[in-house]
Amino acid sequence: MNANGIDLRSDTVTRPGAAMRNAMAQAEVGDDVFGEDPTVNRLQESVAALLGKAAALFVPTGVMANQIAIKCHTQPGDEVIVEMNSHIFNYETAAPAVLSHVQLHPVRGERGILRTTQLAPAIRPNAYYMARSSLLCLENTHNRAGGTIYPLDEVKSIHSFVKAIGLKLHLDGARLWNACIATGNHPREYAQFFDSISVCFSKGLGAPVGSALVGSEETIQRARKYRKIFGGGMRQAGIIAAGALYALEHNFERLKEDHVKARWLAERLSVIPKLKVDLDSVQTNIVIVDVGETGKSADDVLELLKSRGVMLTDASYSSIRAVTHLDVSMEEVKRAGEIIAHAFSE
Ligand code: TLP
Repeated sequence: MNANGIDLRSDTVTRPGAAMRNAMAQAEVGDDVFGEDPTVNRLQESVAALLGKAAALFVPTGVMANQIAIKCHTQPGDEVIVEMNSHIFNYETAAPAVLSHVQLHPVRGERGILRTTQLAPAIRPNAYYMARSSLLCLENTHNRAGGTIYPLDEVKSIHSFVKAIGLKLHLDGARLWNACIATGNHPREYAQFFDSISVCFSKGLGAPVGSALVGSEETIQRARKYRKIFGGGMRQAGIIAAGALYALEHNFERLKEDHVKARWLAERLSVIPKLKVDLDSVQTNIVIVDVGETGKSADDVLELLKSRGVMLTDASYSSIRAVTHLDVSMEEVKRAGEIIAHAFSE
């Protein structure tokens, strides 16, 4: 609960509690541009080990992690295949064009999931007048599709396909932790198929700041240079890395509680006649609600609900999104469900 109501806008809105702040206050620090911050180094080693890769790089945001990956894996003029509703295509302010001089090739997946069979037509033939397809990016869980999970078998099959034609494979794993908790798969089982993976500590895990890019030694060496070019070389970053380490150690398992809350909310909202919820897409901590039949735009619905003490975001012109997290209790989620139900049964 925040001063304006029950905040289900995103799992990024959490605030660090006393124990996390204490870990941050106590953090041993050094200048990370010299590679001398022991807490940053410990975080990078832990995350690389968790994902079964050689190295990791701590960066301020998920966007920076994704954009450094794109920069590492492409040349100007290349084409990057992404899912139509991916974060990279929709919410990263055309950064691939600005920073890497590449164009994106969006392909529509089902609930955000691309199938191997959809990829062949998206690959450019090797002709001098065409862009070179060099990278495919997947997103797991898929935010705009409602927190959906990539089936591991599909990732494996996509990996075989793209490797046979020499493409790089990047995972936007801002919420990979949620996919792991929901399926029981270890992060390593997904990560093994990717050349790079971005992960976030500032979403469901509840840290105030921070993401990491994970990959081979060579990729991460290049990534370190681009992090500096993009202005992300931080100094005594151990203070925030300590929050991320605390989050990984203490808030990973509890993500399952967020999934239970999202499920409850989705089921409650699905019985309201004017609202539509695709219950099959509610697999983790995100609920997308189609408000097309309310006769209002998503923005108007958001205003109405905000005035009644429930804060959500839009997911498209006619849909809204609720995200459950560490700082919202089951009781608050239930209250939010009743407020929404009441608003649409008048
Ligand atoms: N997503 C935010 C908004 O930008 C939509 C949110 O509230 O969900 N990848 C994925 C899949 C994401 O959902 C996000 C953040 C990012 C990358 C970017 O992370 P940050 O905000 O740390 O740059």
